[in-house]
Amino acid sequence: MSTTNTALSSSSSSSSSAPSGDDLKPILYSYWRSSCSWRVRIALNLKEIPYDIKPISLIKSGGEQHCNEYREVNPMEQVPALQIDGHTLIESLAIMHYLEETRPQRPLLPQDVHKRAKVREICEIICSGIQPLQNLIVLIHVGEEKKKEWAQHWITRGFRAVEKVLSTSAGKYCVGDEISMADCCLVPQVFNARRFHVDLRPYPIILRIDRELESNPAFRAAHPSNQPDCPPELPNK
Ligand SMILES: N[C@@H](CCC(=O)N[C@@H](CS)C(=O)NCC(=O)O)C(=O)O
Repeated sequence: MSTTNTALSSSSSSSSSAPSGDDLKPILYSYWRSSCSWRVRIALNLKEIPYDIKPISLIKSGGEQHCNEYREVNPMEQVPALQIDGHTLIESLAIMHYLEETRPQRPLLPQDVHKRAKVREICEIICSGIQPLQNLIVLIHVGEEKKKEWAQHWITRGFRAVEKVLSTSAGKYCVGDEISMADCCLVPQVFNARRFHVDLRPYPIILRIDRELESNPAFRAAHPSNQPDCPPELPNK
């Protein structure tokens, strides 16, 4: 069953060349706490693209991502996946680039080539150098006893690099004063870092940018606590 994302739908844009209408609305396979789904939710919200959410529980019955039906959608058995324009897309970065190329309103990449490279650099550190190492399937393999220390190690190592890059690239946001894909990747990763009780004090720029984006409506609407599949009983929502 899919659930309409209503958080931003009242502000949906009609200036896009994107297909519109309920029947053509993109469907995002998402899990409330998944940082990779969250990246795409932010990008969709920033670009004011209305979409429906199809929740995939990563924990129910051993993980719905592993069931045969979902494996047809995403052979990597991960979220997110996005059905859009008659295609099924997987991989959050590839999805964000598709959105950027097909819906250029509210760009998520700067015009300047050097700044674009910086955005991609930060995205890669997070998407290749941090998140995959603390992903659920890896933590299950590492084991309950060691998983917190393991996650802390890789997030700390990656955040050291991100903070260093930000020291020359950041303005109000990760790269200059415009929100970019790098910010879409950073904010969910900070949430993960807090989940694993990483000491974030050595990363003042990361913390400042995270605070700056906290109240942005597109980021707020994409937050795990505002997802239809977020458990109601969750503390610290
Ligand atoms: N490179 C992929 C990674 C996707 C990914 O790792 N998704 C996680 C949630 S953030 C997942 O589905 N994990 C399921 C598992 O580990 O079994 C992307 O960026 O979309």
